[in-house]
Amino acid sequence: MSMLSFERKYRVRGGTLLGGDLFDFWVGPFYVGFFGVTTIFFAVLGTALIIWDAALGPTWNIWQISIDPPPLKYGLGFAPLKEGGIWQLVTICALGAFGSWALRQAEIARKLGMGLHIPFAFSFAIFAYFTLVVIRPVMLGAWAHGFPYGIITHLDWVSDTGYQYAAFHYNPAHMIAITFFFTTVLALALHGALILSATNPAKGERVKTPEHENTYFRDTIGYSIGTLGIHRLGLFLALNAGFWSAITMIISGPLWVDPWPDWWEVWRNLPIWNWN
Ligand code: UQ1
Repeated sequence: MSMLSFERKYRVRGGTLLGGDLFDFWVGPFYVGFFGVTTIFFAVLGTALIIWDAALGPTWNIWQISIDPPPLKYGLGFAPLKEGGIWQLVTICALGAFGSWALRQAEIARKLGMGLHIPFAFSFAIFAYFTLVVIRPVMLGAWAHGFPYGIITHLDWVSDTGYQYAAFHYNPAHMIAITFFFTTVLALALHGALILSATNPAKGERVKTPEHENTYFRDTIGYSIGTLGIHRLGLFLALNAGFWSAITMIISGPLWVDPWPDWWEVWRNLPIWNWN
């Protein structure tokens, strides 16, 4: 087994949340842990269920395979396996695997005495998925409102769900989410470009320091957020992109059923526009 010199120093016992010392060991480069085992369990079972559903037909065309949620008539109950029950089990496995992965991240961070920023960040991604397949379907009263697990079919679901509200870009939470997505891209492009510009000097030149990075932005816009600050900003922007995406979907249906452009009538009908 290969063991890098620094690995011996950091492969310490403890920090586990569950199982004590039971799975507190490594296999090759991988930490196992109780939640490593549960991640593998849910991922393998979920994948097997997807392959089983695909085998039931009607196609092996990778683009067209679809694991569909139950029809409306089953409401929030358990559906027969071949009528959406497999989708329900796959959803449980997915949430089991994602949750296990987040707890595995937490155990490894604790083991190393690090902050819990990584599992905290990943929990926003889990929350966005949980919103689509649990929170929104429960608020609407049927698992049928979850999205299908297929390459083409999930795209069709996004398109159909958007057009149900006529023009989804008028959804105010959608506007906020998109703004965060774009700003995240701007921040990472600036940061990546800045770091590479400072650390890839021409032949014979010295690598530049954070002083240069700060000065670049002070010269350009009169302000530098700093080397730690840019990472705080990046995390804030990225998490808000995921968070407002979830809010976008929770309000579409459970709280607003009309075309999204109509929501702005509240603004147009304010008495200040015609008070004569
Ligand atoms: C920045 O100010 C900074 O601090 C030196 C970085 O750290 C390396 C950056 O990556 C970026 C992109 C900035 C500029 C960002 C703002 C919001 C002024």
